[in-house]
Amino acid sequence: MDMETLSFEQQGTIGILKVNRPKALNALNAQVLTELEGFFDAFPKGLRCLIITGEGEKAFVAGADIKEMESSTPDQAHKQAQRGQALFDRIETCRVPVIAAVNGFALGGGFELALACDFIVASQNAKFGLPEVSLGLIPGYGGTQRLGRAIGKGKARFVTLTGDIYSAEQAYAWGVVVKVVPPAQLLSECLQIAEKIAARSPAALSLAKRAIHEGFDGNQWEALKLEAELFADTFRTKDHSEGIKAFIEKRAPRFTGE
Ligand code: DAK
Repeated sequence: MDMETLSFEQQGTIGILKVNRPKALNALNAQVLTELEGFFDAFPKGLRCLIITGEGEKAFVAGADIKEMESSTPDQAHKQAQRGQALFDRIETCRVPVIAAVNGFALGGGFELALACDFIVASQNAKFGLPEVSLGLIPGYGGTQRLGRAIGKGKARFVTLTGDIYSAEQAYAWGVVVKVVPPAQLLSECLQIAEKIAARSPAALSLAKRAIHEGFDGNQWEALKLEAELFADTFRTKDHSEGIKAFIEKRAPRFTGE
């Protein structure tokens, strides 16, 4: 697939997808959204973990492209929000774990993109914020919902209503970032985590993601029922037989994802 605003590199079973508009701090314009949709439509075969990051040292993604928003009607804005939400839902529910490697500004739609990933690893120079209210907007790609679920409603209201930009350390203290590393180590750290994940059972990873994600918003009784069903599903997989056999035979498992 030809991509101008994204670059993709596959190292074995790990993929690195970069938003590649460094001159605009990797802002999400219509073309980036289209290419991201195309990427997930034709998701590379054999991938077991995906890292999403931004090109350059300055930005992960500095938000939706402000210059494209100027002429939107309310109707178009509604459709645009639904489109971005659908795309970020696809990232959140991707069967393969997705790591956000935040290497600089993650603002507005950029923070929302990172929040749709399974977890966020940040470089020390990363900056997070939802500055939409400074532009007379509110977050439209899931930020009003995912941030509260990640760090609690009070802190999410603080971040959203101040519209300020916060450091990686602050984001770590709030619990929305799992690890902060020096900029030069960000990719290698994410690759190490990705390799660990890629060695696990792809079938179990996908079921674990569903149990966490689909169960999160339901009541606990319903969520536990779902967990039990998905737990049972692991017993329908070859990965489960292989994992147990490998343990008994004292060897590393050879998971296929079946
Ligand atoms: N969009 C377009 N261009 C951007 C951009 C953005 N979000 N962020 C930066 N750029 C461009 C700058 O315009 C500049 O371009 P040139 O002037 O060189 O052509 C270039 O990137 C470098 O940026 P700066 O010169 O500003 O760099 P600084 O280091 O001085 O400042 C900064 C870095 C990140 C603090 C600053 O660039 C900045 O404040 N950027 C905007 C951050 C922001 O407010 N982002 C948008 C958040 S709101 C919607 C759905 C979703 C959304 C909205 C609507 N619909 C349903 C319609 C979501 C909205 C958001 O994401």
